[in-house]
Amino acid sequence: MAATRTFSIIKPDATRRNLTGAVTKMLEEAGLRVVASKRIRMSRDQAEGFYAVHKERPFFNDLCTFMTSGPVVVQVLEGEDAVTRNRTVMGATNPAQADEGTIRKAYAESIEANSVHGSDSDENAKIEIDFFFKPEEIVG
Ligand code: IDP
Ligand code: MG
Repeated sequence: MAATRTFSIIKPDATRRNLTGAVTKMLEEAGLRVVASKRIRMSRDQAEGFYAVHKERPFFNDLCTFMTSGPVVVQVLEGEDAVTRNRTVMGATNPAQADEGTIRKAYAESIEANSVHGSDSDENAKIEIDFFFKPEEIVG
């Protein structure tokens, strides 16, 4: 099967605790390869645009405040069945429900400050990659 791509964010709770390397190591050990990466401070506009699908949810405003509260690391990950592979190693949204061996079980602080984002479909992966990266920034 051919390699596919997904989009990942190491969230502010993880960068604050200096876990960029630890999280990336778990992604790599899960069979994903970082083919693009940059550390940025998201603007409010970027956070609201990125999470537009959640804009009617009660947690939307707090989520955008959290995502702009510190640096994040946005990454493109490549691997076999990358979207599913990443979702599996991330673990459940709520860390109380995350399986052993997942990033959120190991590191998430709460359902909001849950250390990582990962695309939920190939279609959204493409949209999310295009939101943060130019084609020439991705080197596979
Ligand atoms: P996902 O990140 O596992 O795909 P989504 O449902 O897409 O989960 O939610 C996006 C993000 O919004 C979550 O990762 C988390 O940071 C935040 N979030 C989701 N549900 C809640 C909630 O019930 N309370 C607070 N924040 C939430
Ligand atoms: Mg999601």
